[in-house]
Amino acid sequence: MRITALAGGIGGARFLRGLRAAVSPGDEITVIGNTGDDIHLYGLKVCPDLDTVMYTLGGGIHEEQGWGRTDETWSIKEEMKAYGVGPEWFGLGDRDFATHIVRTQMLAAGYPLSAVTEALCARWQPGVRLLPMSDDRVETHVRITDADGPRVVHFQEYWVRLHAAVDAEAIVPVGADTAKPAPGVLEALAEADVVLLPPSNPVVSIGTVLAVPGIREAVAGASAPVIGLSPIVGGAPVRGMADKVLAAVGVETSAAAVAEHYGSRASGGLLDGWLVDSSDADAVARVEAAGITCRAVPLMMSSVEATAEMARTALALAAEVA
Ligand code: GDP
Ligand code: FO1
Ligand code: CA
Repeated sequence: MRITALAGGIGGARFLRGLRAAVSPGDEITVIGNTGDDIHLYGLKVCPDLDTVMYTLGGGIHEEQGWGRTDETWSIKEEMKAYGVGPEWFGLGDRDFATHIVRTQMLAAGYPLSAVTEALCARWQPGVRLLPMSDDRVETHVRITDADGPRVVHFQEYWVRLHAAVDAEAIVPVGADTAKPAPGVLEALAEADVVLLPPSNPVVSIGTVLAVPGIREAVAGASAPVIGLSPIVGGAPVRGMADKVLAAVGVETSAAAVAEHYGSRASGGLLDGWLVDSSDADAVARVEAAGITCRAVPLMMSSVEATAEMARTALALAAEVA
C-alpha cells in the first residue's frame, strides 16, 4: 500500500511514528512536509518541520520538547551571545547546528532542498520518504498589531518570541503563490492508495502545504480516499497556537469547524473521512452533514501504540469510504 501524508512538525511527526508502526512491511509512506516555518539564521537555512519529522522518525528528537535534538548542548548559542549576535530567542543547539550547516552547504553547492533532505535522511533512516512541499523558498509571516503598531513578523517570531500572545490578523505564506511542488510531490498524491492529513496545524502546517499551487488540486483530485485527523480536541489545540491562526482565517477552534474548513470532496473540498476525539462525539453529526464520513475515537498521541491505533482507524476509515 502507498500512503501519502501531508505534515507539519510535532503533531505530524508523532502521528507518522504511529503510522509507521501500524503499517505492514512493504507499505510505502511518503511525507510532504511543510517548509513555510523555515527561517534563515546566521546565514544558515533552518527547516524546523522537516527536521522535526526527520529527528522524530530517526530517533534523534528531544522527546519532551518535541523539537530539536536529544542530548543537546548549547556552546555555539553561548558563544554567539558573547559576541552579542542574536536572535537570542531562537534556540539552536550544537547538534542541530550541524544539520543546518550541512543543509546550507549543499544548497550553496546547488542541490535543491529535496535532494538535501534526502541526503540528511540517509543518515536518519526515518523509514518514510520525506519530501519538502517545494524546493522554492516559502516563509510564513503573521500580521499582528502590538505596542510597535501594525506589522508583519516571521512565523517563528510570532510563536517562539511573542508566544502567540497577540492575535494573528492574517497569515501570509510568502512565496507560496509562485512556488512549485517539489519533485515527486504530485506523483505521490496521484499514485497513493490513501492520502492522510495528520493532526497537524490546519493553517500554518497543512494550509501552507496546500498553498503551493497544484498541491490542493492534487489532494482534491486524488483517486485515493483522503482521511484527516483533528488536531483540535475539546475545543482547543492539544499544544501550539492553532486557535490563534484559525481565528486569523475566520475558522472557529473546534474539530467540526476544521473539517468544514477542509471541506468535503463531494463539494470541491479535500476530505472523505474525518476522525475526531471521543470527547468530541457531538461533532460527528455536524461533520457528516457537511458530507464527510466521521468517527469519534481516542485521538491523544500519548504513546506510539495509542498513535498506531489512531493510524489503523484512519486506514480502516479509508477502506470504508473507498
Ligand atoms: P508543529 O509544526 O510543531 O506545530 O506541528 P504540527 O503542525 O504537525 O501539529 C500541531 C498540531 O498538533 C497542534 O494543533 C496540536 O493541537 C496537534 N496535536 C499535538 N498533539 C496532539 C495529540 O496528541 N492529539 C491530537 N489530536 N492532536 C495533537
Ligand atoms: N520552538 C520553541 O518554542 N523555541 C525555540 O527556541 C525553538 C527552536 C527551534 C530550533 C530548531 C527547530 O527545528 C525547531 C525549533 N523550535 C523552537 C520549534 C519550532 O519553532 C516550532 O515548533 C515549529 O516551527 C512550530 O510549528
Ligand atoms: Ca510547524
